Amino acid sequence: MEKRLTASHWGTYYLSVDQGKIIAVEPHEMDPDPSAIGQSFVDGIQHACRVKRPAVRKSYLEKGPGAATDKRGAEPFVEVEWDTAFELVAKELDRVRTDFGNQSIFAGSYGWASAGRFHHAPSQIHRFMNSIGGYTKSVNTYSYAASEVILPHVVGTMDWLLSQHTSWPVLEKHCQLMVMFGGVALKNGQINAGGVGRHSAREGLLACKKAGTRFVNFSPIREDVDDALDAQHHQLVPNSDVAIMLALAYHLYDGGRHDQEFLNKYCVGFDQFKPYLLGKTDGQAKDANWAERISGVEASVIRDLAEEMASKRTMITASWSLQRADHGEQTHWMAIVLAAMLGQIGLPGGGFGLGYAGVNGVGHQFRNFTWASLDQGVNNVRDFIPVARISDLLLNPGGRFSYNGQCYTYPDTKVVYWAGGNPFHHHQDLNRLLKAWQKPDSIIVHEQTWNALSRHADIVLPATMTAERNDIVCAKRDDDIFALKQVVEPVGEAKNDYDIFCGIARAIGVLDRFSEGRDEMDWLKVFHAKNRQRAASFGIDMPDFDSFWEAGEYSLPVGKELVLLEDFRNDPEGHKLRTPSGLIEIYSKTVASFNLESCQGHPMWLEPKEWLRSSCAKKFPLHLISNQPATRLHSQLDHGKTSQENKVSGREAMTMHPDDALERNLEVGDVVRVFNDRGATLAGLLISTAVQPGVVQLPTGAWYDPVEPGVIGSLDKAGNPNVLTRDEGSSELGQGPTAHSTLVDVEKYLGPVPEVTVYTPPEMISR
Ligand SMILES: Nc1nc2c(c(=O)[nH]1)N[C@H]1C(S)=C(S)[C@@H](COP(=O)(O)OP(=O)(O)OC[C@H]3O[C@@H](n4cnc5c(=O)[nH]c(N)nc54)[C@H](O)[C@@H]3O)O[C@H]1N2
Ligand SMILES: Nc1nc2c(c(=O)[nH]1)N[C@H]1C(S)=C(S)[C@@H](COP(=O)(O)OP(=O)(O)OC[C@H]3O[C@@H](n4cnc5c(=O)[nH]c(N)nc54)[C@H](O)[C@@H]3O)O[C@H]1N2
Ligand SMILES: [Mo]
Repeated sequence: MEKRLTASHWGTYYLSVDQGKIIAVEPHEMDPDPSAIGQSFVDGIQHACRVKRPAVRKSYLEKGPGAATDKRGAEPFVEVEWDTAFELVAKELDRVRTDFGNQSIFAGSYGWASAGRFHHAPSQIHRFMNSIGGYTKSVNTYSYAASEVILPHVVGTMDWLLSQHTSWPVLEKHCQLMVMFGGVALKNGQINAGGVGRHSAREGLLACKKAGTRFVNFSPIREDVDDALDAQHHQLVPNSDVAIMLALAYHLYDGGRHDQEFLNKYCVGFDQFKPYLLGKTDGQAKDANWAERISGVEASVIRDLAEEMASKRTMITASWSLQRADHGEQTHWMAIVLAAMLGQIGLPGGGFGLGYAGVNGVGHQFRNFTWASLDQGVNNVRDFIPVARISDLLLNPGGRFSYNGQCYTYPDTKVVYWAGGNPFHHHQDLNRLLKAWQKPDSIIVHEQTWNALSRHADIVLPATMTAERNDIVCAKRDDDIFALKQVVEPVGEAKNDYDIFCGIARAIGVLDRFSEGRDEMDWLKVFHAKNRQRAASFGIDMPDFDSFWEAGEYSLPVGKELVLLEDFRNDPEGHKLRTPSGLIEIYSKTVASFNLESCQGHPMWLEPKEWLRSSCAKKFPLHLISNQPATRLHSQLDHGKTSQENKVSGREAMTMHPDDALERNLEVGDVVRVFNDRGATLAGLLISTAVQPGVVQLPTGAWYDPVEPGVIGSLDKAGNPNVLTRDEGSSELGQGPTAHSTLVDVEKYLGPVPEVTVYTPPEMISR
């Protein structure tokens, strides 16, 4: 029996292999807090639900592009030879780019794919599409689109901010009070995009606790903060954070406890914001009594907290979830304004933090060193969509949309091509997506499993998983980098995305442009050479490729402790921010000039369309929190054991407060129907006081499994919350996803309970 290294977005492990079968998983010894998600490798990699051969939807194979698109998701597939598949894809891409232009190919292909710098499917697909003239892309992320668009107007790009967040050891030494909105959920810190050497968030938080940091959290779910931190927990009406932050700001100002000097020296626009805060513009002071009416948080709690914040070194943290909501732009902007009024931005242990423990990297003390990735070439197509506008794109060709102060047009999409992401996982309002999904002539995907995405495609090309190929794994800026040698043979006839694209590129006649004549190992050597060169520029001598490959891993010397915006604080002239003023913009002239109702010149309280205080709460009285799942990454490895062992009554668990359960006569283990006007899904019930009354928690990631495949509005059997969520942009500015502004109701499911069938492949006609 052999043990071999593998690595993933949730950590680094050894796989034990016996006669080609994976039989055990052990975490890497360097990891102090390994994630249990890795155990899903035992059954997840060589699972029956893997796509084994190229497959084409029956009508599509018989009649070609555009055939019976309303049968997507319902028809059997026919297995074909790889060469047939390459020819089919090449012919269709050629037809569409010749007859309609490359903008008719949508290959935004958003998604996390797998860890591994070379076999990163989105990089591969974008490089390939660029080698045939380009594609319509998507911009921003589902994670924090609203903030990605607003924050460059306020302080700087999200990526830049996240790369210099104050590190845990600094918080341990200096932070006296951590005021958290949306918690710091360690379930989320299991993950880091690109890979994890050491999970450091738990250690970091526990060290703060030991050193005396006090934690206060505003969240609908108590478990967003680990019990060991002994945080003071405040429930709030979901989506009301901005009102609480405004009231904290009001009482800082009212008590003369704000830092006027900081506002004068480092910020612009407090004078435009102040009249709103004090109620001079709208007759409503944003005081604690006002905030109590909105958020349900007692006014005295807010007033006392404002005083305490001003008297201590205070870190204000906001989770990314806050901005995946209606008017999500306001939340992080207001958190920054509140921190600016406290005047501790740039001081160790003070200021603000966005997404601590949201992923392992935030607060991790890494060196700002970016590892090599695949060159994607140049995209000749200018068209794009804000990432969460995928259904709008397909439903409204030629339609107009507003984004970051400008107007754009949706192109007419003929081909949708996806590799490394799963819109049937990530997108909101899946019934609307299903309708949109009928529009294009062709849907082509590379997938590892027969999940909802591959089931709803025309051409499915089987892709390998990480353990089936050689790669270099490291998060963009982590200090640990791993050499991954192939552990097992690919399942069936699965190929690497790279080799799939090489096959199609050859059929189109662009192989050299795409591959530059290199194979997998050649590319890894190119990456390593770049990494070595970069390391050298930091004065670090990395081993040569052969030594690295032989050793299997390498760690950079530990980076220096970071304090967010310390340079700016020490020297605002020398370290100007990349905002128009070079300073923190409490009021943004640029944003104000866009004249948008949904995002104005300074942060403000804007009521969400769908929340517990809106009229639709009469019909759907529960706020749905479809947060990130503890037992997997999104939809990945939902079929694996760590995820499956936590299902309740055969489907995803939904958690509800005992009072809400009692009112509906529900018991633990009941199969419940969760529903609203957009759709319905079945979940297995858990009951807990960790979830506040009026809120239900149904994590994302269960594979969409309709009772009637292909039928819009069909009941989902597996517990996918995205049949319920709203598909509307956060505002005309950011157009971010707003899953966290969704209302539902819940009832006991009385019919015969349908079995979940999505983990066995669909009907297949052999070639
Ligand atoms: N309701 C609700 N919805 C949400 C969210 C929420 O909070 N609530 N959160 C959103 C957020 S923040 C995000 S980031 C998205 C995540 O959405 P996604 O990133 O799209 O979700 P994943 O399940 O990680 O999808 C990755 C897909 O790529 C496939 N894959 C993995 N490796 C490879 C590979 O090497 N090659 C190929 N070809 N395929 C591969 C996997 O099988 C899987 O289907 O979801 C969003 N959706
Ligand atoms: N295990 C695991 N970890 C993950 C992921 C995963 O799929 N699995 N996905 C990763 C990805 S892609 C991302 S983007 C990050 C996302 O990180 P987050 O955005 O932080 O993730 P969520 O789990 O959606 O939300 C965290 C908590 O916010 C709270 N919350 C929701 N709405 C509100 C609100 O209006 N106000 C307040 N105060 N609290 C609210 C909920 O109680 C929820 O549990 O997680 C990453 N980490
Ligand atoms: Mo995300």
